[in-house]
Amino acid sequence: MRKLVMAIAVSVTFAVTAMTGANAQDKRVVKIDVVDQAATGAEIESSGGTGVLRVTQGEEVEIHWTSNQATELHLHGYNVKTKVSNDGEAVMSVKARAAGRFAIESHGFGADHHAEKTIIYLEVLPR
Ligand SMILES: [Cu+2]
Repeated sequence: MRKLVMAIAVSVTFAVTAMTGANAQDKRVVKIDVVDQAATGAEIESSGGTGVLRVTQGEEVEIHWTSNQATELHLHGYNVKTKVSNDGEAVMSVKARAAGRFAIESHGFGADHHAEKTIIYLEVLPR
């Protein structure tokens, strides 16, 4: 009985590992927290004051955004818009087909809807 339980536990562990591996290959999840209008996150590199997120062409990227001020984010070039509230996460999905450097702009924070500001660049490195 004990051996059977062990065998089941081991195969479940293998199955879960295999699934996680497949997901990680298909989609890259990046967390970005916008704090007082500045993008922060473990995967953000700095380039002349503005943060950069580097991905590889062909990658499926899912950016999970939070912000302490409500805003609308606009990924130029790819033309993806995502609304972020000041409580909770908003997801921006990008299939990085085109290589290059693309601004992710805020179309205003909170009550100030007019000021546009680049908060981070998405760099898609050619394969
Ligand atoms: Cu824009």
